[in-house]
Amino acid sequence: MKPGKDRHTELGLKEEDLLGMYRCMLLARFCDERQWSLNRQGKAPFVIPVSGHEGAQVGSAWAFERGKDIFCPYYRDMALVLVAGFTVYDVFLGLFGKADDPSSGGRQMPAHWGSRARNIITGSSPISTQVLHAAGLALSKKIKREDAVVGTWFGEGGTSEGDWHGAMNFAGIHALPLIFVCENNQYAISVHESKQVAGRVYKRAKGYGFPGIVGDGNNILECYKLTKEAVDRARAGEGPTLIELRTYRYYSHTSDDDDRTYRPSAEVQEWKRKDPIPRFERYLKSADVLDDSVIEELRGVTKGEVIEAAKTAEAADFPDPSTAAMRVFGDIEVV
Ligand SMILES: Cc1ncc(C[n+]2csc(CCOP(=O)(O)OP(=O)(O)O)c2C)c(N)n1
Ligand SMILES: [Mg+2]
Repeated sequence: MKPGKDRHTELGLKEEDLLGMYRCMLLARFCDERQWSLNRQGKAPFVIPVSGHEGAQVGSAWAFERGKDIFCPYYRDMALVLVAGFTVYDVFLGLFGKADDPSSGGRQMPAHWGSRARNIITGSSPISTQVLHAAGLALSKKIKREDAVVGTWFGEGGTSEGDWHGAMNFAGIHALPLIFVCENNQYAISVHESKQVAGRVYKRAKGYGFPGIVGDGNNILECYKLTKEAVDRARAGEGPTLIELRTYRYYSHTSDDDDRTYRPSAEVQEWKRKDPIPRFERYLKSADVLDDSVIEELRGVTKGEVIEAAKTAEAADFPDPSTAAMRVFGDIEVV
């Protein structure tokens, strides 16, 4: 894709879209920095980092219609849920397991995103189970003739699961309004892609009878373009698409992992040079949307906002122990 300065206009994106996308990327990156240091201080028990994936997540999520379409994310999708309507305060409430955590009121592990109000379907830890849920939902939308497209996100490791193949097969057979987005960061914890996928992820779609495409996951506008075209096709009744977005994670798999045991630091450094955030900033400057001083100001304000939200969430109430089984066994109160 050519990085012409009017690229966003050609894609139907307005300046306010670009600013919204940029804000979500920055929020995710600064939340990640904060949650990682809170973990190292012993204040946050478990962190699943997003850094590096912001372009893939924000670019693909921006192609869906909030309030109408359905999101079935996986644990790494913090930037995605920020697009779908989570606030940074919500993110930290979940991290600390507080009573007002929108995902589960502190019952789930952190990063198991869910919110009925924002059309985000809660997932569980076994990888790719959300992909099967997405296929069922897409079938229900089709049967009810509702104008909604379902998106589901997962890593390349998730594409080895039977659930993933079952969902792909079902989506192809029923021409479901379903977009499969693979955030291929080349590692499933310590297992390299070459030990996980023979061939290419996107090519697997062909075997299920629908298009598979691949793009640069660190180029947010390309991620948006590929996903928007797929969402438009799905909305027009033309069925599913598999989109593989190639990217990299900058931290370890989780706060309980040490990536230095399996990733060469030269490789990490190489991918840091392709960081999706400075790359988008270069585009925003070339398109005369922002200049260096505004970028610096926005970065400062956003970081401050994240630090404040983290402090407020840390001081929020834990769930009352007498409510421990609420929404776990019966008494379902949906928020
Ligand atoms: C069915 C199942 N097997 C194994 C695990 C343990 N596990 C958690 S995350 C993960 C790696 C997934 O890698 P990938 O799908 O590439 O996503 P990434 O974390 O790289 O974004 C594994 C093996 C699990 N949660 N569920
Ligand atoms: Mg992976």
